[in-house]
Amino acid sequence: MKNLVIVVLMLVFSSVAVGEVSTRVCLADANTPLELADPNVPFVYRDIMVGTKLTIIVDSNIAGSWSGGLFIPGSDREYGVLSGRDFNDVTLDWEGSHFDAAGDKAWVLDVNNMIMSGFDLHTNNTADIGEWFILDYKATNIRICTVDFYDYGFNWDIPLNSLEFSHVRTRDFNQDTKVDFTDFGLLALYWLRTDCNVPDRCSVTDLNDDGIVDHDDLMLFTEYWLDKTE
Ligand SMILES: [Ca+2]
Ligand SMILES: [Ca+2]
Repeated sequence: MKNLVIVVLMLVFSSVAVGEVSTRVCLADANTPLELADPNVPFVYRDIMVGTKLTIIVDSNIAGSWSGGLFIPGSDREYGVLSGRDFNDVTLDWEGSHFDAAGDKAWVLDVNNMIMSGFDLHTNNTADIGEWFILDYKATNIRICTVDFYDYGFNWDIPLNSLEFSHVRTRDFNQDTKVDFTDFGLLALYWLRTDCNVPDRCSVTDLNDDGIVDHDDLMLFTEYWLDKTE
């Protein structure tokens, strides 16, 4: 009897471990992975500039019906936005946000309430192993923004994991989506100016907010040299 209990427990725990629907965070191209801040700490990603667009892909190594969601909780909604693709106003399905592998009756439903904003994600029994869903994310303000990933088969109320995005000031001063010589030219234009006060902060080239455009701002600027926000 004791052996039977152990076997049952092993089956239960192994099925929990095997049931893997997971998230993958990429740049806007939906292909290049966003690096972790520390390779040993999962779900905490490297700093990104305000204005940066990311993609969050949900993929699975199991087939069949599954339900879950991606949500930004509470006041984190002031710092980041999740969006779906190709809304169908008849079916209310964000039909561009699910892939064929999610099954022929997959659907993505936006949910906004007092405590969180995001999307419910559903597959059906024709779902196959592979990429199931894609949502877009945009960093809108400086601070950390959390995106909670729920697997409703695991728990309705507690996220399976929380993706953490840290947003820093943009270095794309002219807002053309890339950090390059044009932005460097703006920084050079304000070089050694000491009157860079809010709100303009010398076209936001005063990156550390000390009122002066100098070497410290140049160092911060070069950290994102040739980065793209989308
Ligand atoms: Ca630029
Ligand atoms: Ca400065």
